[in-house]
Amino acid sequence: MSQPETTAPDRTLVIVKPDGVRRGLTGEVLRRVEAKGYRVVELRLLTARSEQLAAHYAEHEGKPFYGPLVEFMSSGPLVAAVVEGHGVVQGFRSLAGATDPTAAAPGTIRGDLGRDWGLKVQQNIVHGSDSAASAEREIDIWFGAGA
Ligand code: D4T
Repeated sequence: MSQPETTAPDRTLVIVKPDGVRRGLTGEVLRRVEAKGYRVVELRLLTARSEQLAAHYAEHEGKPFYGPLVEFMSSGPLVAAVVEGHGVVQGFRSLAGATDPTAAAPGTIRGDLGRDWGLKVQQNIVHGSDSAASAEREIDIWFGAGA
């Protein structure tokens, strides 16, 4: 009898933000993703267009850090990746650590590699989708037909 088929893997959208690319941390982030056992299935180095950032960060529009966030995310190239694996949405959030790099636990990307630079927006090296629905929406923004 053949083995039962496993369920399809999950997908998430990972971004190495402009601070991570500027600091030469792209390889280190992708190394941690791969070392965990996840698979990078799409990868792009690009400079974000304002429409992409408006769509990606729509939930934060109107918040005090929104303007600085969009400016920061446009400040240089970023690396966008689609990463695949069972449980990858939550799993990458665990690898990334807390949003505030000062509070992020050692062992996480933000805890090991990030810090507070005293700016109006946290420069916290990576983004990871927060749910399967967000992942599909965000993958479309960065890899879809209009990207
Ligand atoms: P992203 O979306 O970039 O992966 O980060 P998080 O999921 O961890 O955090 P978020 O969406 O709540 O925030 C987006 C982005 O804004 C910065 N930020 C956030 C900030 O500078 N000050 C704040 O108070 C918050 C909430 C950090 C990440």
